[in-house]
Amino acid sequence: MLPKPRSALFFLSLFLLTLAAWPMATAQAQQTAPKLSPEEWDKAKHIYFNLCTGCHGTLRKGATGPNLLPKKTLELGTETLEEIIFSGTPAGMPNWGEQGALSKEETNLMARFVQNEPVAPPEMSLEDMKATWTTVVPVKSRPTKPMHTRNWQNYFGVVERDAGRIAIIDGDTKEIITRVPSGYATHILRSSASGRYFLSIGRDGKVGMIDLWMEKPTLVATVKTCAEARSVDASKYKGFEDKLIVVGCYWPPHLVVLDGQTLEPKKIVSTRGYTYDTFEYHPEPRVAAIVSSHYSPEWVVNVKETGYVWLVDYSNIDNLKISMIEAERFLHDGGWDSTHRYFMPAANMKDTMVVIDTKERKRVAKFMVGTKPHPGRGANWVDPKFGPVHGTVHIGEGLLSVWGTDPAKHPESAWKVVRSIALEPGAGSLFVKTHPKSTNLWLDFTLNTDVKNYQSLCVLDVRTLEQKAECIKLTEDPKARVVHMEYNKPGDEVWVSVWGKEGEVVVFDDKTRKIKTRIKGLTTPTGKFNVYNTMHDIY
Ligand code: DHE
Repeated sequence: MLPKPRSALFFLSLFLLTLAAWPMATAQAQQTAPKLSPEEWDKAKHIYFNLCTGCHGTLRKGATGPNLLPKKTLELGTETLEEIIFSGTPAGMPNWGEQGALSKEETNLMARFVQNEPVAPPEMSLEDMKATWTTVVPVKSRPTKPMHTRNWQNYFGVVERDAGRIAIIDGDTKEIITRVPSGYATHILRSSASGRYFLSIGRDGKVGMIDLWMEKPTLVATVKTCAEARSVDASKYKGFEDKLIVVGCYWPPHLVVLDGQTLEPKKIVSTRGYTYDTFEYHPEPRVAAIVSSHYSPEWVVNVKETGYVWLVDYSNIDNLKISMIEAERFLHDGGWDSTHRYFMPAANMKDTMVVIDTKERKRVAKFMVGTKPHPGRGANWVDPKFGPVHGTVHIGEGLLSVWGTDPAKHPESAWKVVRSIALEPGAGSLFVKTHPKSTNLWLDFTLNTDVKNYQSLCVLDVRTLEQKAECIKLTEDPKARVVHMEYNKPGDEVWVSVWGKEGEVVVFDDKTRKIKTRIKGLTTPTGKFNVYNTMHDIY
């Protein structure tokens, strides 16, 4: 069973608060874990992987959501847990039952499951990965130049999440050129340094390599590097273009280095270790966002639970060097400033942004923003008063936080929140986007609880941020949510997904803010990635 569009990350942390609000439950504490048959156990594990693990962790130790260990869940008991799972909590736990993702029986099953001790899924060796490695088109059979006349750098890869495939769309003609199978619940795409390959990563840890130079974009290699993953990137530094790929896994908690042409697995590095602040051992530090440094042959890697940003030097992987920068716990997503020198990850459960200087290779700042920042890759623009700035929206409140990013010319505003703009639709934003050629700042409200807000896309002018956002409703489908924006290569169109079973990508003229076209027939479209902008980190 596939999950419905859901607030994932968002739905998480409050569970903990909610637990605190159930004192009666302790009185009827149930001290022995309810039994599950082998069939029930398999089914529950499957549901947990689909709906729960992203927020609560595979070992249920908690991250964006609270821990779900028997010490707590046994005290709550089956009935209380069922209520929480079925109806959700105001703090963000999704109402899985009410929204139809779980039946009453499944809700009861999950309430019983989480009272049992968590079981660690198997580890994965290089040998295991190699057994899954498939070369569909060998390097020698691939073209050495584009085999078509299309403007391939303006292609978009659109994740059709629940269909397990990527639609490759021509950004000039808006034609769906082809659809490439990409594995279960594909999460994101990144471009290789040359841009000719799209790299996909699925929640199931499956990596796909799509060659855009072939007459029709074609899957040329695949490999499974983990049971669960969210991130992938390529080596982009001069001299290392298209040489190596890195995959960030949730389970097993490790990163994997692959050959940049064939996807052959080369190296596994475990992220298990001690938290940066209290030095407690953590068995499941998951790899969140990864970017590729523009200043050295390094990947910049968010290690979520231990709170480190790793700089992984890929210039000699037989003698791998890793620098561990103390950042903040529960690092999630993040992006570059406009100069591509500073990487700014969000520690969403700590309401904190961290700034890593990839030239000096150290942390230069850490500051609080609003509740649960979720920038995606964030947005860069020039503020009329504060100069170059970057901004994030939040899951936990309706707020745009803006801070300066130019310590050389605007030291007084660098790494300080210079504007906090209240967003009227309220909480639940996942992404914010602009383009160097635009003065528009587009915002989604994907996880907002009001149907008209999650069905709408909103836009502000960066020159007059205090003015009310213009919001445009894009769908009548109560189950569809508007999510994730991306510009085309010229920077004059913005593309956004209507994430529903009968989904579509809506293309706006950036200047007029009017809809230009709707690309229909897409199944649960989520992220979309323009080749040129993804190659060059333009946002
Ligand atoms: Fe994502 C980025 C993890 C839920 C769509 N998501 C990311 C990144 C991470 C992450 C670590 C950064 C990758 C990078 O930059 O290298 N996402 C997670 C989760 O753990 C979480 C909260 C829960 C889960 O179980 O997966 C989660 N994400 C979602 C969704 O529910 C979304 C909306 C739809 C889906 O795919 O399930 C979603 N996440 C996205 C998108 C990006 C992303 C579109 C890329 C944004 C970009 O512009 O780069």
